[in-house]
Amino acid sequence: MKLKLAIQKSGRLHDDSIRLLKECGIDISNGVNKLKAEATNFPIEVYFLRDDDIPQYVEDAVADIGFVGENVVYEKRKKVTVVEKLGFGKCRLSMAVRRGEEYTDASFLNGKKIATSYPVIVENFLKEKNVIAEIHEISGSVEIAPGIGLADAICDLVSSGSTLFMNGLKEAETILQSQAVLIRNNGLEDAKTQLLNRLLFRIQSVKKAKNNKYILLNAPNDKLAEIIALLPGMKSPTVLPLADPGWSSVHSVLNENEFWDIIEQLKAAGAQGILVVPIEKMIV
Ligand code: PRT
Ligand code: ZN
Repeated sequence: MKLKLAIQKSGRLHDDSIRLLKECGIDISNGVNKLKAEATNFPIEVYFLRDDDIPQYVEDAVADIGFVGENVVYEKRKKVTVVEKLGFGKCRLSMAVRRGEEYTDASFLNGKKIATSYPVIVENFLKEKNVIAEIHEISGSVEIAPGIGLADAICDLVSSGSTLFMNGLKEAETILQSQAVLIRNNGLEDAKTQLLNRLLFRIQSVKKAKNNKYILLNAPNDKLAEIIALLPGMKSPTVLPLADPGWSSVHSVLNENEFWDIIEQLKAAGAQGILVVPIEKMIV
């Protein structure tokens, strides 16, 4: 029994999808150019597909699970379940208008033409905002539509914003925050659900490790209590005596978000020789 996973054949999500599998200890290095590849060390079979087709294949159980952008999942409206955010492929789907235009809210779009590759999401957005506008579906190069007079506004994916900028447009309103997610077929049999849970356990361990750093520091013993109080850690920090009798070595785990704040406080409290190292996997 093998779990069938669909990932993007080529494009923005391909490399990160392969990397995540690798970080989960799943090696599919051979055959990436084929339609299908098998992992040697996990019961999984990987299908390489266009991202737009992945929700349909998962709904139809041609694939059991898939890695795909949330934007595609919401646009395609297939009967699949989003199980886990994967932490890559981050972008947002936004309304954009010509730079000189004044967009205060969605009512700006009343009576206007909007070019997009996401007609379903845009239609829902307009309905929610009670706006009547014309949607022009185009499949690529949406950002040139206002410049050639095809539309007054566009709704497209944005990451750095440079594509909008280069086309004389500005981001007016974000409709959806998106990232790659793991989706599953709704009728997965028990044995496959168990395989999925094993994969999920690995993915979650990799994600947790990425958000955390391992920290080692030297502390004078008279400051130890103060320094330990600053460290959250997984349970409590490890404290080891140093050869120098007045000092100890303290080891702990810090979350990326609070990292710099805590480092500053540790230094102020007398910590020295602070080392910060990446964590590869984190099992809690
Ligand atoms: O061939 P296939 O159909 O599989 O690929 P595709 O061409 O449809 O998709 P691809 O590879 O471009 O994108 C795959 C997924 O990556 C998308 O569905 C999103 O979930 C995610 N993603 C993340 C992005 C971006 N960031 C992104 N910036 N997808 C597209 N873009 C485009 C955007 O459309 C615009 O043209 O990049 C441009 C904007 O980028 P900035 O940095 O200039 O703002
Ligand atoms: Zn696509």
